[in-house]
Amino acid sequence: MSTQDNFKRQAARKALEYVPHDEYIGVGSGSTVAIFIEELASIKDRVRGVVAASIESRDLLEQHGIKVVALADVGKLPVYFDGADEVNHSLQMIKGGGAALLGEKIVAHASRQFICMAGESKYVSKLGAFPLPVEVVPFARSWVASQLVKLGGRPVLREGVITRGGHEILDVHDLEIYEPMKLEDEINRIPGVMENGVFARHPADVLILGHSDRAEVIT
Ligand code: ABF
Repeated sequence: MSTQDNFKRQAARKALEYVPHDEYIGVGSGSTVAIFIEELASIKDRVRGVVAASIESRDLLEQHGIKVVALADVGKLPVYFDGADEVNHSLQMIKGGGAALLGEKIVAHASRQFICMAGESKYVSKLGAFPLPVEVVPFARSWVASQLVKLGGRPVLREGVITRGGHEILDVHDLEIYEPMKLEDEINRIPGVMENGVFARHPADVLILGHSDRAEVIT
Protein backbone atom coordinates (compact mmCIF):
# COMPACT_ATOMS: atom_id res chain seq x y z
CA MET A 1 0.00 0.00 0.00
CA SER A 2 1.39 3.47 -0.86
CA THR A 3 2.01 5.95 1.95
CA GLN A 4 -0.86 8.16 0.78
CA ASP A 5 -3.24 5.19 0.64
CA ASN A 6 -2.21 4.23 4.16
CA PHE A 7 -3.03 7.77 5.40
CA LYS A 8 -6.41 7.60 3.68
CA ARG A 9 -7.19 4.16 5.11
CA GLN A 10 -6.32 5.30 8.64
CA ALA A 11 -8.82 8.15 8.24
CA ALA A 12 -11.51 6.02 6.58
CA ARG A 13 -11.36 3.31 9.29
CA LYS A 14 -11.69 5.89 12.05
CA ALA A 15 -14.65 7.47 10.21
CA LEU A 16 -16.63 4.22 10.62
CA GLU A 17 -17.07 5.21 14.27
CA TYR A 18 -19.27 8.08 13.06
CA VAL A 19 -21.63 5.87 11.02
CA PRO A 20 -24.99 5.98 12.83
CA HIS A 21 -27.18 2.91 13.36
CA ASP A 22 -30.30 2.43 11.26
CA GLU A 23 -30.09 5.77 9.44
CA TYR A 24 -29.41 6.94 5.91
CA ILE A 25 -26.01 8.55 5.30
CA GLY A 26 -24.39 10.53 2.46
CA VAL A 27 -21.04 9.90 0.80
CA GLY A 28 -19.01 12.06 -1.58
CA SER A 29 -16.42 10.85 -4.05
CA GLY A 30 -12.72 10.43 -4.67
CA SER A 31 -10.08 7.90 -3.65
CA THR A 32 -10.51 8.38 0.12
CA VAL A 33 -14.25 7.85 -0.21
CA ALA A 34 -13.56 4.72 -2.30
CA ILE A 35 -11.55 3.33 0.64
CA PHE A 36 -14.30 4.42 3.05
CA ILE A 37 -16.88 2.52 0.95
CA GLU A 38 -14.68 -0.62 1.11
CA GLU A 39 -14.56 -0.28 4.89
CA LEU A 40 -18.28 0.50 5.10
CA ALA A 41 -19.03 -2.79 3.34
CA SER A 42 -17.88 -4.62 6.49
CA ILE A 43 -20.69 -2.96 8.51
CA LYS A 44 -23.22 -2.42 5.73
CA ASP A 45 -26.17 -3.75 7.75
CA ARG A 46 -25.72 -0.88 10.19
CA VAL A 47 -27.11 1.71 7.72
CA ARG A 48 -30.51 1.85 6.04
CA GLY A 49 -29.02 3.17 2.80
CA VAL A 50 -26.59 5.65 1.29
CA VAL A 51 -27.03 8.76 -0.86
CA ALA A 52 -24.11 9.04 -3.30
CA ALA A 53 -22.90 12.43 -4.50
CA SER A 54 -21.45 10.99 -7.72
CA ILE A 55 -22.14 8.22 -10.22
CA GLU A 56 -18.72 6.66 -9.49
CA SER A 57 -19.54 6.38 -5.79
CA ARG A 58 -23.03 5.06 -6.54
CA ASP A 59 -21.52 2.31 -8.71
CA LEU A 60 -18.93 1.46 -6.07
CA LEU A 61 -21.58 1.23 -3.34
CA GLU A 62 -23.63 -1.12 -5.51
CA GLN A 63 -20.57 -3.27 -6.26
CA HIS A 64 -20.14 -3.70 -2.50
CA GLY A 65 -23.78 -4.63 -2.03
CA ILE A 66 -24.61 -1.44 -0.14
CA LYS A 67 -28.12 -0.07 -0.69
CA VAL A 68 -28.17 3.20 -2.62
CA VAL A 69 -31.05 5.64 -2.17
CA ALA A 70 -31.94 8.95 -3.84
CA LEU A 71 -31.67 12.22 -1.93
CA ALA A 72 -35.25 12.99 -2.97
CA ASP A 73 -36.45 9.88 -1.12
CA VAL A 74 -34.78 10.62 2.21
CA GLY A 75 -34.58 14.43 2.56
CA LYS A 76 -32.27 15.55 5.36
CA LEU A 77 -29.34 13.26 6.25
CA PRO A 78 -27.72 13.00 9.69
CA VAL A 79 -24.18 12.72 8.38
CA TYR A 80 -22.11 13.08 5.20
CA PHE A 81 -18.64 11.54 4.63
CA ASP A 82 -16.28 12.97 2.03
CA GLY A 83 -12.66 13.78 1.24
CA ALA A 84 -11.11 17.12 0.30
CA ASP A 85 -8.33 18.50 -1.84
CA GLU A 86 -7.33 20.96 0.90
CA VAL A 87 -8.72 21.69 4.37
CA ASN A 88 -7.71 24.60 6.58
CA HIS A 89 -7.68 25.03 10.35
CA SER A 90 -11.30 26.29 10.34
CA LEU A 91 -12.22 23.06 8.50
CA GLN A 92 -13.09 25.01 5.35
CA MET A 93 -12.16 23.10 2.21
CA ILE A 94 -11.33 23.15 -1.46
CA LYS A 95 -13.05 20.27 -3.22
CA GLY A 96 -13.85 19.32 -6.79
CA GLY A 97 -10.62 17.79 -8.01
CA GLY A 98 -12.75 14.87 -9.12
CA ALA A 99 -15.26 17.15 -10.93
CA ALA A 100 -18.16 16.09 -8.68
CA LEU A 101 -18.35 19.31 -6.63
CA LEU A 102 -21.95 20.20 -7.46
CA GLY A 103 -23.33 16.87 -6.22
CA GLU A 104 -20.98 17.00 -3.24
CA LYS A 105 -22.09 20.47 -2.21
CA ILE A 106 -25.77 19.55 -2.52
CA VAL A 107 -25.50 16.40 -0.39
CA ALA A 108 -23.20 18.15 2.11
CA HIS A 109 -25.75 20.95 2.57
CA ALA A 110 -28.53 18.38 2.96
CA SER A 111 -26.64 16.82 5.89
CA ARG A 112 -26.49 17.91 9.51
CA GLN A 113 -22.88 16.83 10.03
CA PHE A 114 -19.93 16.74 7.59
CA ILE A 115 -17.12 14.30 8.36
CA CYS A 116 -14.06 15.06 6.25
CA MET A 117 -11.47 12.30 5.82
CA ALA A 118 -8.03 13.25 4.52
CA GLY A 119 -4.39 12.29 4.56
CA GLU A 120 -2.18 14.62 6.61
CA SER A 121 -0.78 16.40 3.52
CA LYS A 122 -4.22 17.96 2.81
CA TYR A 123 -4.23 19.98 6.07
CA VAL A 124 -3.06 23.55 5.27
CA SER A 125 -2.99 26.93 6.98
CA LYS A 126 -4.27 28.78 3.88
CA LEU A 127 -6.41 27.45 1.02
CA GLY A 128 -5.44 28.05 -2.59
CA ALA A 129 -2.30 26.10 -3.49
CA PHE A 130 -4.69 23.54 -5.01
CA PRO A 131 -6.31 25.17 -8.10
CA LEU A 132 -9.94 26.01 -7.31
CA PRO A 133 -12.45 24.08 -9.47
CA VAL A 134 -15.35 26.18 -10.80
CA GLU A 135 -18.22 24.45 -12.63
CA VAL A 136 -19.54 26.58 -15.49
CA VAL A 137 -22.23 26.51 -18.16
CA PRO A 138 -20.24 25.90 -21.40
CA PHE A 139 -21.88 28.86 -23.17
CA ALA A 140 -20.64 31.23 -20.45
CA ARG A 141 -17.14 29.83 -20.07
CA SER A 142 -15.09 32.69 -21.54
CA TRP A 143 -17.20 35.35 -19.75
CA VAL A 144 -16.79 33.55 -16.43
CA ALA A 145 -13.06 33.16 -17.07
CA SER A 146 -12.71 36.92 -17.60
CA GLN A 147 -14.44 37.58 -14.25
CA LEU A 148 -12.20 35.05 -12.47
CA VAL A 149 -9.15 36.90 -13.83
CA LYS A 150 -10.54 40.09 -12.24
CA LEU A 151 -10.58 38.23 -8.91
CA GLY A 152 -6.85 37.57 -9.34
CA GLY A 153 -7.06 34.00 -10.64
CA ARG A 154 -5.70 32.22 -13.68
CA PRO A 155 -8.47 29.95 -14.97
CA VAL A 156 -7.54 26.90 -17.02
CA LEU A 157 -10.15 24.75 -18.76
CA ARG A 158 -10.07 21.12 -17.61
CA GLU A 159 -9.78 19.54 -21.04
CA GLY A 160 -12.11 16.69 -21.95
CA VAL A 161 -14.22 16.90 -18.79
CA ILE A 162 -17.98 17.34 -18.86
CA THR A 163 -19.72 17.03 -15.50
CA ARG A 164 -22.81 14.98 -14.69
CA GLY A 165 -24.87 18.16 -15.19
CA GLY A 166 -23.36 18.81 -18.65
CA HIS A 167 -21.07 21.63 -17.50
CA GLU A 168 -17.35 22.38 -17.85
CA ILE A 169 -14.72 22.89 -15.15
CA LEU A 170 -12.32 25.83 -14.91
CA ASP A 171 -9.41 25.19 -12.54
CA VAL A 172 -8.40 28.55 -11.10
CA HIS A 173 -4.72 28.87 -10.23
CA ASP A 174 -2.92 31.58 -8.24
CA LEU A 175 -5.86 32.64 -6.05
CA GLU A 176 -4.93 34.11 -2.68
CA ILE A 177 -7.78 32.84 -0.50
CA TYR A 178 -7.74 34.98 2.63
CA GLU A 179 -11.53 35.02 3.07
CA PRO A 180 -12.94 31.70 1.87
CA MET A 181 -16.60 32.49 2.64
CA LYS A 182 -16.45 35.79 0.74
CA LEU A 183 -14.78 34.15 -2.26
CA GLU A 184 -17.29 31.28 -2.31
CA ASP A 185 -20.14 33.80 -2.52
CA GLU A 186 -18.39 36.13 -4.96
CA ILE A 187 -17.68 33.38 -7.49
CA ASN A 188 -21.18 31.93 -7.23
CA ARG A 189 -22.63 35.37 -8.03
CA ILE A 190 -20.99 35.38 -11.50
CA PRO A 191 -23.70 34.52 -14.07
CA GLY A 192 -22.83 31.19 -15.69
CA VAL A 193 -21.21 29.69 -12.59
CA MET A 194 -23.07 26.62 -11.36
CA GLU A 195 -20.96 26.09 -8.24
CA ASN A 196 -17.41 26.42 -7.01
CA GLY A 197 -15.19 24.18 -4.93
CA VAL A 198 -14.80 26.43 -1.87
CA PHE A 199 -16.70 24.74 0.97
CA ALA A 200 -16.61 27.53 3.55
CA ARG A 201 -20.27 28.41 4.21
CA HIS A 202 -20.71 24.77 5.18
CA PRO A 203 -17.31 23.61 6.45
CA ALA A 204 -16.59 20.18 7.87
CA ASP A 205 -17.73 19.57 11.45
CA VAL A 206 -15.11 16.91 12.05
CA LEU A 207 -11.81 16.38 10.25
CA ILE A 208 -10.27 12.93 10.49
CA LEU A 209 -6.66 13.28 9.47
CA GLY A 210 -4.82 10.11 8.56
CA HIS A 211 -1.19 9.75 9.63
CA SER A 212 1.08 6.77 9.01
CA ASP A 213 0.10 4.91 12.19
CA ARG A 214 -3.06 6.60 13.48
CA ALA A 215 -5.98 8.89 12.75
CA GLU A 216 -6.31 12.27 14.43
CA VAL A 217 -9.75 13.78 15.07
CA ILE A 218 -9.95 17.58 14.76
CA THR A 219 -13.13 19.53 15.53
C1 ABF B 1 -13.66 14.45 -3.54
O1 ABF B 1 -12.53 13.71 -3.79
C2 ABF B 1 -13.40 15.74 -4.15
O2 ABF B 1 -14.10 16.84 -3.78
C3 ABF B 1 -11.95 15.91 -3.98
O3 ABF B 1 -11.57 16.51 -5.17
C4 ABF B 1 -11.41 14.53 -3.87
C5 ABF B 1 -10.57 14.25 -2.68
O4 ABF B 1 -9.43 13.64 -3.06
P1 ABF B 1 -8.99 12.15 -2.74
O5 ABF B 1 -9.06 11.41 -4.03
O6 ABF B 1 -7.58 12.35 -2.28
O7 ABF B 1 -9.87 11.56 -1.71
O8 ABF B 1 -13.91 14.56 -2.19
